[in-house]
Amino acid sequence: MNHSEELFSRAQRVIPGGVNSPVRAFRAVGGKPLFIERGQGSHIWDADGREYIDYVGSWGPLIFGHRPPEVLDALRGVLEIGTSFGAPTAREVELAEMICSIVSSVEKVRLVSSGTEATMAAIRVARGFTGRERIVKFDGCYHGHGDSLLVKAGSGVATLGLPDSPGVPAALAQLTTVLAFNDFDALRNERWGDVACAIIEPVAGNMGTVAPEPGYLELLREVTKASGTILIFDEVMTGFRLALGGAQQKYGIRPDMTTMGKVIGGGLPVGAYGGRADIMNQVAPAGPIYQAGTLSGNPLAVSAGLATLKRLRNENPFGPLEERGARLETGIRQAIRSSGVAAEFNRVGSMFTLFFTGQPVRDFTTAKNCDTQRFNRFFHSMLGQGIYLPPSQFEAAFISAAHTDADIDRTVAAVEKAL
Ligand code: HOZ
Repeated sequence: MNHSEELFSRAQRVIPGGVNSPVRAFRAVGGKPLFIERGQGSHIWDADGREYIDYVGSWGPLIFGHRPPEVLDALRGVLEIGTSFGAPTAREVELAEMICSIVSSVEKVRLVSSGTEATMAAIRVARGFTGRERIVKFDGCYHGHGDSLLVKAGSGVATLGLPDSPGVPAALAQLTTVLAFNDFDALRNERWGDVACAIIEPVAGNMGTVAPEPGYLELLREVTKASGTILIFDEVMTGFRLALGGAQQKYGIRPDMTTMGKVIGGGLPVGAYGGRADIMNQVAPAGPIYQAGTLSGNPLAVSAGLATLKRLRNENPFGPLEERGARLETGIRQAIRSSGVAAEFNRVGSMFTLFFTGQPVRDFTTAKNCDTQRFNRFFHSMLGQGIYLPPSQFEAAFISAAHTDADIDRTVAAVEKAL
């Protein structure tokens, strides 16, 4: 047994399935998960000392790769003063000001500790604000594991092929209506009058990467506005990644509320939800809608997030990220053509997925048509060649600003062999 295998067998005795988040377990792709020992820039090393180019990036937060110096410096600074006070601190104000100045639709913001917390709170606020109970989500989109949102969800639920999770009360699930992603008619035909909010990943990442078709987000904005339904963009994955101001900046749509996570924590646990001031003013203690958190806004997480956002604002790495993404895309498309394998490459900026299917992937139905056995063989071939991809056909991979052209070219060469 190697070290990863030893650790996994110990883990299985004390942790359900041996992991603290399901997709990590490699159940869908087969084999045993790698235990990771350390990371630097775009590379990680497993417990057996093997090195990989990392396209998981902690599932999105690490836009500057592992151990960026400004985050390490910020964290060292906090260690000198204390890691949590459960009282307001100046840094939280600075982070909130920075988020509001970058994301123009966010006039007020509340910090929490994870994306799941952010989406749970956002739909409570939308329900409280509108006085309506029904919500709309989109097939294959994943918004964390809150009860109301764990219906036809992507990510680990899709990876494991689970029907909707036991433990979610049927009465609650009935309040969630699911529409197909990119289905224009479904938006036109929905009865929006009693819908509190529509929550969507503006670029889906949790069924693999799927872009909104031209006009789709615009139509969603139009129908929700006309009916007084709160439009929530879940930008946990896309925020501060597809553009400084996230997908809403890229596509020019102004949602009423936004949920954030991943990049705003710089690799530490941070989430946030925010939006129109009239809506956010309903959150306690300004208003009656309750939400709280012991470690919300804690100095370690906030400092890592601040350091990351400052660097993003100063360096504006989105041009280079797009260039690297395009380099990868050109190489992989060429490899697909030469191999004759039925595969589709979806990419939006630094998010990408190689789907094993002969037809365009535009929603969860077309994503689920993929040959997952073929994906699994591909995944293991890539892993064997030192390329660490998400262990699921239904997860986006991430390019960071630390990936070099040499990393990308090595990846393309590995894809050529793997196909
Ligand atoms: N839900 C996360 C990605 N979509 C995966 C979280 C994890 O396993 O760390």
